Amino acid sequence: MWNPSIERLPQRDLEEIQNRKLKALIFYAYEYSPFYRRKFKEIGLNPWDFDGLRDLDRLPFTTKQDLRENYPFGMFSTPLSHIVRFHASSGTTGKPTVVGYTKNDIEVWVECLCRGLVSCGVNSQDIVQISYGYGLFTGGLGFHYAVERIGATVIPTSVGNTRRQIELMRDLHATVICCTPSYMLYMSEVAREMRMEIRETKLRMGIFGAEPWSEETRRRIEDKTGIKAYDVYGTSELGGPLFTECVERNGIHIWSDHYLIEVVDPETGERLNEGERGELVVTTLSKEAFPLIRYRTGDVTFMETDRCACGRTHPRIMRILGRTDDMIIVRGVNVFPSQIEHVIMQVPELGEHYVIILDRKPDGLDEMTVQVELSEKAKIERTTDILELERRVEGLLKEYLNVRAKVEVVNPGTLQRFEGKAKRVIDRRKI
Ligand code: DLL
Repeated sequence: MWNPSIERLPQRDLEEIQNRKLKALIFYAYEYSPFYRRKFKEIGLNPWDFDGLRDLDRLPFTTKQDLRENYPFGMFSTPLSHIVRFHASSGTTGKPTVVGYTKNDIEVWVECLCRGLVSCGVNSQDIVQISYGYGLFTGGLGFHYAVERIGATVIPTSVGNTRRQIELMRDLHATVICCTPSYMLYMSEVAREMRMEIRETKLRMGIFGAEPWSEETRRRIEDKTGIKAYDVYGTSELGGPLFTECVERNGIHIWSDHYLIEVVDPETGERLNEGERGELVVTTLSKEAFPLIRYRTGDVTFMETDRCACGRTHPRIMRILGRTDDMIIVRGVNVFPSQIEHVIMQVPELGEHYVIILDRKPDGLDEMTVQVELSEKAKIERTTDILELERRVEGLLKEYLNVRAKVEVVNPGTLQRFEGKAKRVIDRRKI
């Protein structure tokens, strides 16, 4: 373990730390954040009366909208002179959200990711290729600092120039790769075009995240490349890539001495029980520049707190299904793209690349079309066989998810590839 005394700390002691830090955070936010002071005043919350974890429900939520409205510096709690770095989220609509870090914030970020990397088996002997984007996106630099801290070697390739990435992976003997799962799939295709197989390189594991992916995709990546695939989660508002699975691969450990998590009903905001699926809400317990109180991540998951077989006591969140705002509602059925992915990837004749297109028909009804590539290996040429395959996949989607979707199987290599976060849904209903 990277920090065994903390990673194995009994849950009661962790709660005590959380309680103490939460009380301190409320004073800190009241004193230094004009935004939170205003919010607390609005609801009549006096830091002196705040009783830590027991009073958690009294605290207001913070939303992405709050961050946008307070762009660029309205959420900061330290003078700009204390900020050592900015990052910005990729924000699909409107203004980006800008986040800042003090020296200590970067330290906490590095500490969290080091714990995660070591928990899934990265060590100082590893050569780690970082194929997350460097720059305003937190992926590249986030991993960079943590990998160096562990004492492993970094190959800072960032995204793009895929052929060169693969040559470097081979020539510099990379043992670990960090990138989005969709980029890993693309890399394995490009490697084949180069008459190379990833499994012939020294690569042994990959740490994939920044976008939703399914268990089936994990299996596909592992089958195609011969490496072990681990999940990593984080958001720029909370820090960047922060939390990973451990070798047990039974959820992502959230380092609860620095982050307090809850799962709430996205509609009512009510706290849900362990094991119940809802929106992940996070309170930062150590951040200085940009503390967040009950931040609604928009990510849908559920939580487990029982002790993990790895010996770590910190709670785990299970694979993120998607974002509340990415949830597709077609004819009254709610479905996440990752659930569609899970179903189509169980069909051996299909490849890994897919896109979901939403249309509104003239009669006002919504229609969902799933375009998915045929697998390179599938030996189907007859149109009737393709049609039969399409009907079969439509049947599976109906059976597992209760969604009615039109399935169109297209030739391998025809759908768009992604180097960073994949865009899986094209919503033409609003056009
Ligand atoms: O994506 C930070 C990151 C970098 C995480 C590298 C992992 C690896 P943002 O650009 O702010 O930050 O996007 C955060 O991406 O709210 C989720 O919706 C999604 N996301 C991140 N990791 C996962 C994951 C980075 N493992 C948003 N599974 C989050 C599913 C993920 N979704």
